Amino acid sequence: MFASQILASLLLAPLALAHYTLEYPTARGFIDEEEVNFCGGFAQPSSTRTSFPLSGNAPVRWDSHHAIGTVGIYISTSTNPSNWSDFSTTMAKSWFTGPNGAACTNIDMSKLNMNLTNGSLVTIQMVANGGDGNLYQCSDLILLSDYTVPSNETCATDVALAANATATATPSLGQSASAKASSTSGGATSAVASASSSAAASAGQKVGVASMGAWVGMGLALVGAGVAVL
Ligand SMILES: *[C@@H]1O[C@H](CO)[C@@H](O)[C@H](O)[C@H]1NC(C)=O
Ligand SMILES: *[C@@H]1O[C@H](CO)[C@@H](O)[C@H](O)[C@H]1NC(C)=O
Ligand SMILES: *[C@@H]1O[C@H](CO)[C@@H](O)[C@H](O)[C@H]1NC(C)=O
Ligand SMILES: *[C@@H]1O[C@H](CO)[C@@H](O)[C@H](O)[C@H]1NC(C)=O
Ligand SMILES: *[C@@H]1O[C@H](CO)[C@@H](O)[C@H](O)[C@H]1NC(C)=O
Ligand SMILES: [Cu+2]
Repeated sequence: MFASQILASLLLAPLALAHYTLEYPTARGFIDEEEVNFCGGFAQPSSTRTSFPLSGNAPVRWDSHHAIGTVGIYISTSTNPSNWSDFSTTMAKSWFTGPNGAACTNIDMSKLNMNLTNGSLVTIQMVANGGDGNLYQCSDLILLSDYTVPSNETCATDVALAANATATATPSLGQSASAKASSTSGGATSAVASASSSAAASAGQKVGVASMGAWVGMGLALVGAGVAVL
């Protein structure tokens, strides 16, 4: 039993590996198991803000390790947002369904009707839910009227505009992820319980949940095989 629990922990650990990374603009940081928390667990703004165009389409690029997921991007004009009330109800990018793997979408800050001006300091917070709860990443920006993004950072294929990008469910903020499923303190049983409570909490994300279930199921199958060998 003890051996099978260790084995379960080892096999389930990959569930938590790199839910998604925000690649551009530069994220505050990435710690896999902290991604379930506000700003991915990074409470302080980056010491160096990333320049970002005040107007015109500019890219946000990420890499998701989930089959598909619901994605949205919030924006705060606070220089040190510390909770959701510091974020505007106007989203920088409304909820959409994003694909697995590398993806990008464009934001035109000047079209948000937030009175943003040259030199405005803002923070964007990306929320992605690929079936194991909300995962957060923040990036601290300075908006500049005369800034052009690096030439290799264009987003020609904006996944939010894809025909299959309609969000069928919008995650509620503050929902805790079941990344706990990977917690080494739990065995296979608690991982399953955690995954299914996440399923209940995030109604509508059936595909993500199904794939999560498949992973857990595969882990259990491997655990079974491992136990048989032991
Ligand atoms: C949110 O943070 C602000 C400071 O940024 C603070 O004034 C406010 O009390 C906080 N609200 C909650 C609900 O924690
Ligand atoms: C939308 O369709 C494209 C092309 O088939 C696919 O690559 C992508 O993963 C799909 N996105 C979603 C969110 O299902
Ligand atoms: C933008 O500025 C106008 C005029 O000062 C003001 O009425 C409006 O409330 C501001 N909007 C926001 C989102 O701050
Ligand atoms: C915009 O703000 C930046 C930084 O404060 C400044 O260097 C630049 O000259 C400003 N550009 C315009 C067009 O005002
Ligand atoms: C663009 O170039 C920078 C610097 O070399 C690199 O870090 C980044 O990953 C590149 N972006 C893309 C989309 O390839
Ligand atoms: Cu994940």
